[in-house]
Amino acid sequence: MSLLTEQKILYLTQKANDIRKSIIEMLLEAGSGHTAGPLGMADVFTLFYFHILKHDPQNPTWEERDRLVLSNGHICPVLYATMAHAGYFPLEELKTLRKFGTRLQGHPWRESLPYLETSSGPLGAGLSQAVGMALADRMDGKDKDRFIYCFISDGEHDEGNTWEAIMFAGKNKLRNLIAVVDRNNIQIDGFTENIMPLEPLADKWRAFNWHVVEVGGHDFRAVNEAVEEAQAVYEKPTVIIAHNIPGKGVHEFERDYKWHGYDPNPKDEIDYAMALRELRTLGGKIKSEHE
Ligand SMILES: Cc1ncc(C[n+]2csc(CCOP(=O)(O)OP(=O)(O)O)c2C)c(N)n1
Ligand SMILES: [Mg+2]
Repeated sequence: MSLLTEQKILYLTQKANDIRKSIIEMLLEAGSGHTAGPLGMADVFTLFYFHILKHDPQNPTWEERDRLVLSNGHICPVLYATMAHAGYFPLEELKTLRKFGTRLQGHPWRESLPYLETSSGPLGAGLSQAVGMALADRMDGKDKDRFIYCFISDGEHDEGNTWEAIMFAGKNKLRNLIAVVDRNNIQIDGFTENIMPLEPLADKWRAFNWHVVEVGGHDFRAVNEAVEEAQAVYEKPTVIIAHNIPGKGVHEFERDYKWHGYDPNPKDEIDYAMALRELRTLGGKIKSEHE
Protein backbone atom coordinates (compact mmCIF):
# COMPACT_ATOMS: atom_id res chain seq x y z
CA MET A 1 0.00 0.00 0.00
CA SER A 2 1.41 3.42 -0.94
CA LEU A 3 1.45 6.49 1.31
CA LEU A 4 -1.84 8.34 1.68
CA THR A 5 -0.72 11.89 0.91
CA GLU A 6 -2.82 15.07 1.14
CA GLN A 7 -2.92 15.10 -2.64
CA LYS A 8 -4.20 11.53 -2.73
CA ILE A 9 -6.89 12.37 -0.16
CA LEU A 10 -8.09 15.23 -2.37
CA TYR A 11 -8.15 12.85 -5.33
CA LEU A 12 -10.19 10.31 -3.31
CA THR A 13 -12.60 13.03 -2.12
CA GLN A 14 -13.30 14.06 -5.70
CA LYS A 15 -13.57 10.46 -6.86
CA ALA A 16 -16.05 9.58 -4.08
CA ASN A 17 -18.20 12.54 -5.08
CA ASP A 18 -18.14 11.39 -8.73
CA ILE A 19 -19.15 7.92 -7.57
CA ARG A 20 -22.05 9.37 -5.55
CA LYS A 21 -23.20 11.29 -8.64
CA SER A 22 -23.06 8.08 -10.68
CA ILE A 23 -25.13 6.27 -8.02
CA ILE A 24 -27.92 8.86 -8.18
CA GLU A 25 -27.82 8.93 -12.00
CA MET A 26 -28.11 5.13 -12.06
CA LEU A 27 -31.06 5.08 -9.66
CA LEU A 28 -32.85 7.83 -11.60
CA GLU A 29 -32.33 5.94 -14.86
CA ALA A 30 -33.48 2.63 -13.32
CA GLY A 31 -36.39 4.18 -11.43
CA SER A 32 -35.66 1.97 -8.41
CA GLY A 33 -32.81 0.60 -6.29
CA HIS A 34 -30.99 1.23 -3.03
CA THR A 35 -29.75 4.63 -1.93
CA ALA A 36 -28.70 5.24 1.69
CA GLY A 37 -26.26 2.31 2.00
CA PRO A 38 -24.48 3.01 -1.31
CA LEU A 39 -24.04 6.73 -0.58
CA GLY A 40 -22.86 5.93 2.96
CA MET A 41 -20.27 3.41 1.77
CA ALA A 42 -18.97 5.48 -1.18
CA ASP A 43 -15.92 6.72 0.76
CA VAL A 44 -14.96 3.22 1.94
CA PHE A 45 -15.35 1.77 -1.57
CA THR A 46 -13.32 4.62 -3.09
CA LEU A 47 -10.49 4.13 -0.59
CA PHE A 48 -10.40 0.37 -1.24
CA TYR A 49 -10.56 0.44 -5.05
CA PHE A 50 -8.27 3.46 -5.48
CA HIS A 51 -5.77 2.90 -2.70
CA ILE A 52 -5.92 -0.34 -0.71
CA LEU A 53 -6.76 -3.27 -2.96
CA LYS A 54 -4.12 -5.25 -4.78
CA HIS A 55 -6.01 -5.64 -8.06
CA ASP A 56 -5.82 -4.93 -11.78
CA PRO A 57 -9.01 -3.75 -13.52
CA GLN A 58 -7.39 -4.58 -16.88
CA ASN A 59 -6.82 -8.13 -15.71
CA PRO A 60 -9.76 -8.82 -13.36
CA THR A 61 -9.04 -12.53 -12.98
CA TRP A 62 -5.40 -11.99 -11.92
CA GLU A 63 -4.83 -14.89 -9.57
CA GLU A 64 -2.77 -12.92 -7.01
CA ARG A 65 -5.44 -10.25 -6.46
CA ASP A 66 -6.99 -9.46 -3.09
CA ARG A 67 -10.59 -10.62 -2.86
CA LEU A 68 -13.37 -8.20 -1.93
CA VAL A 69 -16.63 -9.92 -1.07
CA LEU A 70 -19.72 -7.71 -0.85
CA SER A 71 -22.15 -9.47 1.47
CA ASN A 72 -24.90 -6.82 1.65
CA GLY A 73 -25.52 -7.11 -2.07
CA HIS A 74 -28.35 -4.57 -2.20
CA ILE A 75 -25.78 -1.74 -1.96
CA CYS A 76 -24.36 -2.82 -5.35
CA PRO A 77 -24.92 0.57 -7.04
CA VAL A 78 -21.80 1.72 -5.16
CA LEU A 79 -19.92 -1.45 -6.14
CA TYR A 80 -20.80 -1.05 -9.83
CA ALA A 81 -20.11 2.70 -9.87
CA THR A 82 -16.73 2.25 -8.15
CA MET A 83 -15.74 -0.61 -10.45
CA ALA A 84 -16.67 1.41 -13.54
CA HIS A 85 -14.74 4.45 -12.31
CA ALA A 86 -11.77 2.15 -11.60
CA GLY A 87 -11.86 0.91 -15.20
CA TYR A 88 -13.46 -2.55 -14.96
CA PHE A 89 -16.11 -1.65 -17.53
CA PRO A 90 -17.30 1.52 -19.32
CA LEU A 91 -19.05 4.23 -17.29
CA GLU A 92 -21.75 4.21 -19.97
CA GLU A 93 -22.80 0.73 -18.87
CA LEU A 94 -23.91 2.09 -15.47
CA LYS A 95 -27.08 3.33 -17.21
CA THR A 96 -28.17 -0.29 -17.65
CA LEU A 97 -28.65 -0.93 -13.92
CA ARG A 98 -31.71 -3.15 -13.35
CA LYS A 99 -32.63 -3.09 -17.07
CA PHE A 100 -33.70 -6.28 -18.79
CA GLY A 101 -30.69 -8.41 -19.79
CA THR A 102 -28.14 -6.16 -18.09
CA ARG A 103 -24.90 -7.34 -16.48
CA LEU A 104 -25.70 -4.94 -13.63
CA GLN A 105 -28.49 -6.78 -11.88
CA GLY A 106 -30.34 -5.24 -8.92
CA HIS A 107 -28.35 -7.63 -6.74
CA PRO A 108 -24.86 -8.74 -7.86
CA TRP A 109 -24.88 -11.82 -10.05
CA ARG A 110 -21.45 -13.24 -10.77
CA GLU A 111 -22.58 -15.25 -13.78
CA SER A 112 -23.47 -12.06 -15.63
CA LEU A 113 -20.53 -9.99 -14.35
CA PRO A 114 -17.58 -12.35 -13.79
CA TYR A 115 -15.41 -9.61 -12.22
CA LEU A 116 -17.45 -10.03 -9.05
CA GLU A 117 -16.08 -12.40 -6.41
CA THR A 118 -19.56 -13.67 -5.43
CA SER A 119 -23.25 -13.25 -6.09
CA SER A 120 -25.12 -11.68 -3.19
CA GLY A 121 -28.48 -10.29 -2.11
CA PRO A 122 -29.75 -12.79 0.43
CA LEU A 123 -28.33 -11.18 3.56
CA GLY A 124 -25.97 -13.01 5.89
CA ALA A 125 -24.13 -15.29 3.43
CA GLY A 126 -21.07 -13.23 2.46
CA LEU A 127 -18.99 -13.57 5.59
CA SER A 128 -19.21 -17.36 5.43
CA GLN A 129 -18.07 -17.24 1.80
CA ALA A 130 -15.16 -14.96 2.70
CA VAL A 131 -14.22 -17.26 5.59
CA GLY A 132 -14.10 -20.14 3.11
CA MET A 133 -11.77 -18.16 0.82
CA ALA A 134 -9.50 -17.20 3.73
CA LEU A 135 -9.34 -20.79 4.95
CA ALA A 136 -8.64 -22.06 1.42
CA ASP A 137 -5.72 -19.61 1.13
CA ARG A 138 -4.39 -20.85 4.47
CA MET A 139 -4.60 -24.46 3.28
CA ASP A 140 -2.85 -23.54 0.01
CA GLY A 141 -0.10 -21.68 1.87
CA LYS A 142 -1.18 -18.37 0.27
CA ASP A 143 -2.49 -16.60 3.35
CA LYS A 144 0.51 -14.29 3.52
CA ASP A 145 0.22 -13.23 -0.14
CA ARG A 146 -3.13 -11.47 -0.09
CA PHE A 147 -6.11 -10.46 2.03
CA ILE A 148 -9.74 -11.44 1.86
CA TYR A 149 -11.93 -8.43 2.62
CA CYS A 150 -15.63 -8.77 3.38
CA PHE A 151 -18.02 -5.84 3.53
CA ILE A 152 -21.11 -6.59 5.60
CA SER A 153 -23.93 -4.43 6.94
CA ASP A 154 -25.17 -3.87 10.46
CA GLY A 155 -28.58 -5.26 9.49
CA GLU A 156 -26.86 -8.54 8.54
CA HIS A 157 -26.05 -9.16 12.20
CA ASP A 158 -29.71 -10.20 12.49
CA GLU A 159 -28.82 -13.29 10.42
CA GLY A 160 -27.63 -16.31 12.41
CA ASN A 161 -25.26 -17.33 9.63
CA THR A 162 -23.21 -14.17 10.23
CA TRP A 163 -22.47 -15.29 13.80
CA GLU A 164 -21.51 -18.81 12.67
CA ALA A 165 -18.92 -17.23 10.36
CA ILE A 166 -17.66 -14.88 13.10
CA MET A 167 -17.29 -17.82 15.50
CA PHE A 168 -15.52 -20.03 12.94
CA ALA A 169 -13.04 -17.34 11.80
CA GLY A 170 -12.16 -16.52 15.42
CA LYS A 171 -11.58 -20.16 16.28
CA ASN A 172 -9.39 -20.65 13.21
CA LYS A 173 -7.42 -17.40 13.75
CA LEU A 174 -7.89 -16.30 10.13
CA ARG A 175 -5.50 -13.33 10.14
CA ASN A 176 -5.88 -12.93 6.36
CA LEU A 177 -9.58 -12.08 6.78
CA ILE A 178 -10.62 -8.45 7.31
CA ALA A 179 -14.32 -7.61 7.67
CA VAL A 180 -15.66 -4.08 7.30
CA VAL A 181 -19.05 -3.40 8.89
CA ASP A 182 -21.22 -0.67 7.37
CA ARG A 183 -22.39 0.60 10.78
CA ASN A 184 -24.95 3.11 9.55
CA ASN A 185 -27.53 2.35 12.26
CA ILE A 186 -30.36 1.76 9.80
CA GLN A 187 -31.98 -1.22 8.15
CA ILE A 188 -34.92 -1.54 5.79
CA ASP A 189 -37.69 -0.14 7.96
CA GLY A 190 -36.12 1.39 11.03
CA PHE A 191 -33.08 2.09 13.18
CA THR A 192 -31.13 -1.04 14.10
CA GLU A 193 -31.30 -0.30 17.81
CA ASN A 194 -35.12 -0.28 17.66
CA ILE A 195 -35.52 -3.33 15.45
CA MET A 196 -32.86 -5.61 16.89
CA PRO A 197 -30.35 -3.87 19.17
CA LEU A 198 -26.75 -4.70 18.26
CA GLU A 199 -24.81 -2.83 20.91
CA PRO A 200 -22.32 -3.43 22.39
CA LEU A 201 -21.32 -4.55 18.90
CA ALA A 202 -17.52 -4.23 19.27
CA ASP A 203 -17.56 -6.25 22.50
CA LYS A 204 -19.54 -8.99 20.79
CA TRP A 205 -16.96 -9.39 17.99
CA ARG A 206 -14.15 -9.26 20.58
CA ALA A 207 -15.82 -12.04 22.55
CA PHE A 208 -15.57 -14.21 19.40
CA ASN A 209 -11.79 -13.66 19.31
CA TRP A 210 -11.61 -10.95 16.63
CA HIS A 211 -9.41 -7.88 16.70
CA VAL A 212 -11.72 -4.86 16.56
CA VAL A 213 -11.07 -1.35 15.25
CA GLU A 214 -13.75 1.36 15.23
CA VAL A 215 -13.45 4.32 12.86
CA GLY A 216 -15.41 7.09 11.22
CA GLY A 217 -16.08 5.66 7.76
CA HIS A 218 -15.79 9.00 5.98
CA ASP A 219 -12.26 9.67 7.22
CA PHE A 220 -9.95 8.25 4.55
CA ARG A 221 -6.88 8.50 6.74
CA ALA A 222 -8.55 6.77 9.72
CA VAL A 223 -9.94 3.91 7.62
CA ASN A 224 -6.59 3.49 5.89
CA GLU A 225 -4.80 3.29 9.24
CA ALA A 226 -7.39 0.79 10.46
CA VAL A 227 -6.66 -1.43 7.45
CA GLU A 228 -2.90 -1.15 8.04
CA GLU A 229 -3.46 -2.14 11.67
CA ALA A 230 -5.64 -5.07 10.58
CA GLN A 231 -2.99 -6.27 8.15
CA ALA A 232 -0.41 -6.30 10.95
CA VAL A 233 -2.50 -8.27 13.45
CA TYR A 234 -1.13 -11.68 14.23
CA GLU A 235 -3.30 -14.80 14.69
CA LYS A 236 -6.69 -13.07 14.67
CA PRO A 237 -9.15 -11.91 12.04
CA THR A 238 -9.95 -8.19 12.23
CA VAL A 239 -13.23 -6.35 11.95
CA ILE A 240 -13.28 -2.65 11.15
CA ILE A 241 -16.53 -1.15 12.36
CA ALA A 242 -17.00 1.82 10.05
CA HIS A 243 -19.39 4.38 11.49
CA ASN A 244 -21.10 5.69 8.39
CA ILE A 245 -23.79 8.25 7.73
CA PRO A 246 -26.49 6.62 5.62
CA GLY A 247 -27.24 8.78 2.57
CA LYS A 248 -23.97 10.69 3.05
CA GLY A 249 -23.52 13.60 0.64
CA VAL A 250 -27.20 14.42 0.12
CA HIS A 251 -28.53 16.51 2.98
CA GLU A 252 -32.14 15.31 2.76
CA PHE A 253 -31.15 11.62 2.67
CA GLU A 254 -28.67 11.60 5.55
CA ARG A 255 -29.41 9.56 8.72
CA ASP A 256 -32.99 8.66 7.76
CA TYR A 257 -33.94 5.02 7.19
CA LYS A 258 -36.72 5.95 4.79
CA TRP A 259 -34.03 6.52 2.12
CA HIS A 260 -32.91 2.88 2.34
CA GLY A 261 -34.22 2.60 -1.22
CA TYR A 262 -35.73 4.48 -4.16
CA ASP A 263 -39.42 3.93 -4.73
CA PRO A 264 -40.67 4.41 -8.26
CA ASN A 265 -42.93 7.44 -7.78
CA PRO A 266 -42.89 11.06 -9.06
CA LYS A 267 -42.00 12.50 -5.62
CA ASP A 268 -38.85 10.36 -5.38
CA GLU A 269 -37.90 11.36 -8.92
CA ILE A 270 -37.91 15.03 -7.91
CA ASP A 271 -35.98 14.32 -4.69
CA TYR A 272 -33.32 12.40 -6.63
CA ALA A 273 -33.00 15.11 -9.28
CA MET A 274 -32.40 17.58 -6.41
CA ALA A 275 -29.87 15.17 -4.91
CA LEU A 276 -27.94 15.11 -8.16
CA ARG A 277 -27.88 18.90 -8.24
CA GLU A 278 -26.56 19.00 -4.67
CA LEU A 279 -23.75 16.55 -5.49
CA ARG A 280 -22.81 18.50 -8.63
CA THR A 281 -22.59 21.69 -6.57
CA LEU A 282 -20.50 19.89 -3.93
CA GLY A 283 -18.20 18.57 -6.65
CA GLY A 284 -17.61 22.11 -7.92
CA LYS A 285 -16.94 23.29 -4.36
CA ILE A 286 -14.35 20.55 -3.66
CA LYS A 287 -12.58 21.47 -6.88
CA SER A 288 -12.58 25.24 -6.40
CA GLU A 289 -11.41 25.01 -2.77
CA HIS A 290 -8.26 23.25 -3.94
CA GLU A 291 -7.41 25.26 -7.01
C1 LIG B 1 -32.12 -13.03 3.87
C2 LIG B 1 -32.72 -11.70 3.51
N1 LIG B 1 -33.78 -11.25 4.23
C3 LIG B 1 -34.34 -10.04 3.91
C4 LIG B 1 -33.83 -9.28 2.87
C5 LIG B 1 -34.48 -7.95 2.52
N2 LIG B 1 -33.65 -6.82 2.89
C6 LIG B 1 -32.92 -6.16 1.95
S1 LIG B 1 -32.00 -4.92 2.59
C7 LIG B 1 -32.57 -5.22 4.15
C8 LIG B 1 -32.08 -4.39 5.32
C9 LIG B 1 -30.82 -4.90 5.89
O1 LIG B 1 -30.17 -3.97 6.73
P1 LIG B 1 -28.91 -3.16 6.20
O2 LIG B 1 -28.16 -4.03 5.28
O3 LIG B 1 -28.21 -2.62 7.39
O4 LIG B 1 -29.63 -2.00 5.36
P2 LIG B 1 -29.13 -0.52 4.94
O5 LIG B 1 -28.17 -0.04 5.97
O6 LIG B 1 -28.48 -0.64 3.59
O7 LIG B 1 -30.37 0.31 4.88
C10 LIG B 1 -33.49 -6.28 4.14
C11 LIG B 1 -34.17 -6.80 5.34
C12 LIG B 1 -32.74 -9.82 2.15
N3 LIG B 1 -32.16 -9.16 1.13
N4 LIG B 1 -32.20 -11.02 2.50
MG1 LIG C 1 -27.55 -0.68 7.85
